[in-house]
Amino acid sequence: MPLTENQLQELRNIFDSCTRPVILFDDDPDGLASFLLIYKHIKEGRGIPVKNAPELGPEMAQKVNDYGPDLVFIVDVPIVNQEFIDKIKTRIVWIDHHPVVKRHKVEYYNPRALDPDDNSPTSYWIYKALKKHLWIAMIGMVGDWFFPEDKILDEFRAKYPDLLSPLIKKPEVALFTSRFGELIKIVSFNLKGKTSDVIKSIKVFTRIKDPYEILDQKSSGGKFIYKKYNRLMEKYTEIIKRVKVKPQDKLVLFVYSSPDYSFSKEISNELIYKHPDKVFLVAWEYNDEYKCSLRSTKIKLPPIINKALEGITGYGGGHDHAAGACVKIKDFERFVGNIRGQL
Ligand SMILES: [Mn+2]
Repeated sequence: MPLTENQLQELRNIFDSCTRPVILFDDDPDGLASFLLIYKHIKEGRGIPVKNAPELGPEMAQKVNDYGPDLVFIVDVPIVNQEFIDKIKTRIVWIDHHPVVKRHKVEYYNPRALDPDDNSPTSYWIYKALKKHLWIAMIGMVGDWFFPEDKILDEFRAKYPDLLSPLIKKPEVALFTSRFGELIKIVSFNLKGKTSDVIKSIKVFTRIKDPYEILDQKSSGGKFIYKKYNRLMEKYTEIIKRVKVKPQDKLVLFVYSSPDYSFSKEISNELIYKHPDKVFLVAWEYNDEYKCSLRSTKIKLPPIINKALEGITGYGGGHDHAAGACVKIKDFERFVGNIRGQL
């Protein structure tokens, strides 16, 4: 069973009752969409994208407290340390759909608490509670490779027929072949790079009223968002061209370095869409570490990653078919060997 009607009503009451929230969100389309849905409802507050959740530290807690929020939302963030929670001086509501974690002093909403297999995105649940701004919610859902029930999909298709054709039955097809998929990529690319630039894009997003402002560059805000996307798209295309997929390889390893921008998630998503029979490990070299993005269609990744990390400096986890890991450069070869050995 997913989040119950009661829980959705509770959430709705919480959204209605606060006036000055801080909203911490994962820096991907589902996280941003979740933030925007809440922010556009309350019309006040501060959004803070969280790049590296396991490292939410005392400075971030200070930053949150300094704003003087009446409530702190944490949305679509998989892991938050208890120490961080303990430092926050206000009520905390955490809405997520990653594997369940237990923490004190938070109100925790996660569909997996009731059904371990229900990982419907965070933006889906927030949309179910607020029932506004469907196009924003859909960015989050499809960005997380998820299609909602037909009723919601049909409503979206009726409103934006040119963005998502009725012939498209799967989220991954939407992502890679539709105009709406392009919009999701635009969102995703705007969440990359220096934090100050990301914050600028997020501010602009809060003022965008319809998807065509961005797709057709119909407003100055839309132009701003599109321009950043265009700039990064050039880099992305140049990098993904270098991937070689050989028919005999079960695991395809692709290592790259690009200063300031990681494209691992987008690269691995595109690769698994085009080659569903493979397992992909895309590794971005950054600060003495490899940040890895893994994709598969059948094999469950988290147990394989956990086993591969035994005796290695690093961490990892995520969804069954879309996961991540972070490994020191000196351990990388062993890590890859450990994965290969299990396939
Ligand atoms: Mn998500």
